[in-house]
Amino acid sequence: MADGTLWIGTRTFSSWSLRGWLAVRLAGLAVEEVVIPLDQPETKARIAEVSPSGMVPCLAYRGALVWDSLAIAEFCAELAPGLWPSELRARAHARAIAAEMHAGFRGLRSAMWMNLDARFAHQAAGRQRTPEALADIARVETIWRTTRARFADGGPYLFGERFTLADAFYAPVATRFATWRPELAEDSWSYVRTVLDHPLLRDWYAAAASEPPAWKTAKYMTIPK
Ligand SMILES: N[C@@H](CCC(=O)N[C@@H](CS)C(=O)NCC(=O)O)C(=O)O
Repeated sequence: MADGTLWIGTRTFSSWSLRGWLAVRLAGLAVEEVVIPLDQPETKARIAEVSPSGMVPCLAYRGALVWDSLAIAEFCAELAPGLWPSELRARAHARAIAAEMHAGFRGLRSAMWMNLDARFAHQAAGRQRTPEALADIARVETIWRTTRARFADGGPYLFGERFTLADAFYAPVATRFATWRPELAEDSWSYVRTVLDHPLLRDWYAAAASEPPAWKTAKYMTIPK
């Protein structure tokens, strides 16, 4: 029996939902997953019924109501302490890069939105390489490279052998890079491949692939002229 509910947006498009869902799944919480399709006439009303912020993801678990992906991640880490790196300095660094992602990267997010169902044609995708998006991409690459050099100890993820909440916060960026194919250094592509190959990412992609065509709205499926 489920101990709660996790409300998420359309899996194909909802990057914040992916972060919250990864945290919940890494913590092993038994929750019912309810998808509220984004960009539909009833979307805002349906989210408002469950989430005080009017946004997903939102988690109800054993009497606690937690909205916002970062709050969900911290809640899950309290229930399952191994979700952040165990060493103090590594954990501080992991929290800092997750918070940086949560608070910023607007240039990347608005120009190269998450769409698991598209590989945008090179020319059209190129128009979205705005200076702001390119600056954000450079910062992401620096974060990945410096974090892994300091903490990964040869392991495949940001902090080594284990996929942590820091990887969860950057997982939607890995999907964006697969969709938009910006110029990246080989070590960045290697990390993208590693993240997308994680069993939870494979599960999320598989569930996204079975979403109804009516949820794939023009707002997310087409690049503005
Ligand atoms: N800061 C929030 C952002 C959540 C957010 O922007 N969610 C989007 C979906 S990805 C949403 O609920 N949008 C409402 C709508 O589309 O009506 C978080 O970290 O959870």
